[in-house]
Amino acid sequence: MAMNKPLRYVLFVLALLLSLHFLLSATHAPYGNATSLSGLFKGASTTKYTDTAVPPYDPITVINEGASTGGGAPSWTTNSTRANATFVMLARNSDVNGAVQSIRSIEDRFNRDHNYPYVFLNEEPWTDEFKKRISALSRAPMEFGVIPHDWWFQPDWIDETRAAAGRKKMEDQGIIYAGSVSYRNMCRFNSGFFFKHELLLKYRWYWRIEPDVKFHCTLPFDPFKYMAAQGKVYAFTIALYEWSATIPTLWDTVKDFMKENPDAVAPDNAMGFLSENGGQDFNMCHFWSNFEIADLDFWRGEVYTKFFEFLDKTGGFYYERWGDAPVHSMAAALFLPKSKIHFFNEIGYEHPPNSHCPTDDTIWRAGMCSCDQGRTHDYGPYSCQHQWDRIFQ
Ligand SMILES: Nc1nc2c(ncn2[C@@H]2O[C@H](COP(=O)(O)OP(=O)(O)O)[C@@H](O)[C@H]2O)c(=O)[nH]1
Ligand SMILES: *[C@@H]1O[C@H](CO)[C@@H](O)[C@H](O)[C@H]1NC(C)=O
Ligand SMILES: *[C@@H]1O[C@H](CO)[C@@H](O)[C@H](O)[C@H]1NC(C)=O
Ligand SMILES: *[C@@H]1O[C@H](CO)[C@@H](O)[C@H](O)[C@H]1NC(C)=O
Ligand SMILES: [Mg+2]
Repeated sequence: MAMNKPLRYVLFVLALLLSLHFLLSATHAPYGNATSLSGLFKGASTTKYTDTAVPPYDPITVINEGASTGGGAPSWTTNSTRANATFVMLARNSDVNGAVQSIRSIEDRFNRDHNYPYVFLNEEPWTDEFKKRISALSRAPMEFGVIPHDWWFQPDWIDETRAAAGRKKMEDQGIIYAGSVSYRNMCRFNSGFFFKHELLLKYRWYWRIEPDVKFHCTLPFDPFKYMAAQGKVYAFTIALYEWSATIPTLWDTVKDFMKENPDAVAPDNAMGFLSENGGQDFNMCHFWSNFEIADLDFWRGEVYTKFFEFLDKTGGFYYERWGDAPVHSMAAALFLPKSKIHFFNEIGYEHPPNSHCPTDDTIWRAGMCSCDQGRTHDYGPYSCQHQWDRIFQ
């Protein structure tokens, strides 16, 4: 029997829709979920996966160190106002891919819920390419600054013959960045100048980020507000040993400074982190400064200003290869009470080749951390976490 034309047409369209439905169900899970009949009926009776071994996360019990902020949840877990804070990244235009990766990571794990601003610093003008690639990544305000010439380049009063001999000696010892002048410029800038940059003057707090780093855990709190509320000044995630060949005379210089400025040294400081013998020798322990959350006003203050000038005039940033990590670490450990320095266990962080991953399962689960706890740097052979822990025992 012959079908009439309209009926044949309707059946054809129906067949087409049905095959489209099966195709989409098979290839697109959410589509399948939204339309499958079993999904409609199953919902209520499906047993949800629960892991009873892991208790629900309470950020307050994990991070609160005793200070009370009055009734209710403390301000670093609630309160939608931002702290007076910014991210800061020093980079070259050629670092763009690594910078994109780092910003993507901090946005995913923290900043997409906060929109803290970013400041990017460079001794050369930023390319349009860099600004375009970076500013696409976040709704947060971003500023791209250039570093004043004298805050970056080797000063004229440095004896270049002596500096070159220092570089050569270090190269012979096989030290990383031994022959690099630009690395020394970078270390001196990070030690004594970044916090004076005009783009940073309007902020109190900063979080330093480098290209090619990763943040492994979602943060259920605001570390800037935590710092402010708890009266912290300097925070780290990784503590490790410095190459002694890069800083042969740094500790003696620091000891000279302390002799001349005994009032600068804080009571109840963290000397025990830096030294095994009450300050006679430096044990090479320092905070890894590629990650820092800290108070810019500490670096801008009278004590640190005097300290940096004292170090700088020896030329050690160029005759040797003083890193901003030991310089910042010594200042924080000596000029602050140890209670103002904080270890952010919750912040899973990776700067190759080291990473910090929270070993506490509660924190690791709550942060949805992507890092391998077994590979955390914390108590590995190159770590100074023991030296940190012992000063609180
Ligand atoms: N603008 C600029 N940034 C630099 C230069 N050298 C290093 N940096 C930045 O300084 C930071 C530390 O440098 P990096 O090469 O990561 O040193 P490492 O972490 O000690 O291996 C990173 O944020 C780099 O992007 C430079 O010559 N110019
Ligand atoms: C599909 O539905 C189940 C529960 O019915 C849900 O757990 C799952 O997340 C859904 N998948 C997608 C991709 O939406
Ligand atoms: C919210 O946080 C800001 C900045 O830290 C602070 O000044 C303000 O007092 C806080 N407000 C409340 C209600 O906690
Ligand atoms: C933020 O901090 C800086 C440095 O301490 C200060 O000069 C500025 O007034 C502060 N801004 C606000 C809004 O509190
Ligand atoms: Mg680096």
